[in-house]
Amino acid sequence: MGVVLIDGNTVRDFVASEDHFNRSVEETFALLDVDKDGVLSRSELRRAFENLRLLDADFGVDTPTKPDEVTKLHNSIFDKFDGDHNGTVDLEEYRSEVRTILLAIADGLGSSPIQMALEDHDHQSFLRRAAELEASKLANVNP
Ligand SMILES: [Ca+2]
Ligand SMILES: [Ca+2]
Repeated sequence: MGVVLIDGNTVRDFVASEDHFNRSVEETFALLDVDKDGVLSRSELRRAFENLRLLDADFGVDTPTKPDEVTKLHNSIFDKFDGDHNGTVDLEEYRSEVRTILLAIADGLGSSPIQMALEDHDHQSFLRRAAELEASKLANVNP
């Protein structure tokens, strides 16, 4: 377990790295698709956001405390993911929105790095995967 600094470029490199990004997208999608029907339902996506903790720590947005506000928030997130509005999120919709979110996070980070802890329980976090990619590059530069 360690700590790595990531900034906007780290996240952009991760998204631009087809191998790493696509593998992360496909792996997380498979994990999130609990009933294995090939698409994410509203509740599966909601669980995703609770697991990824994108709404608090990673997103920099405070999670509203009232349950109806949380539901409203999750509905608006789902609508963003569900590009063709057919009520489910397929892999391509998921990939495209995850990319959009990560690039928005990259813009938000800019050149001010944040510390990412490489924690075991956080295995689904895209930012952690970006941090790992950065850490592996550093390891290659300084063997
Ligand atoms: Ca499903
Ligand atoms: Ca859809």
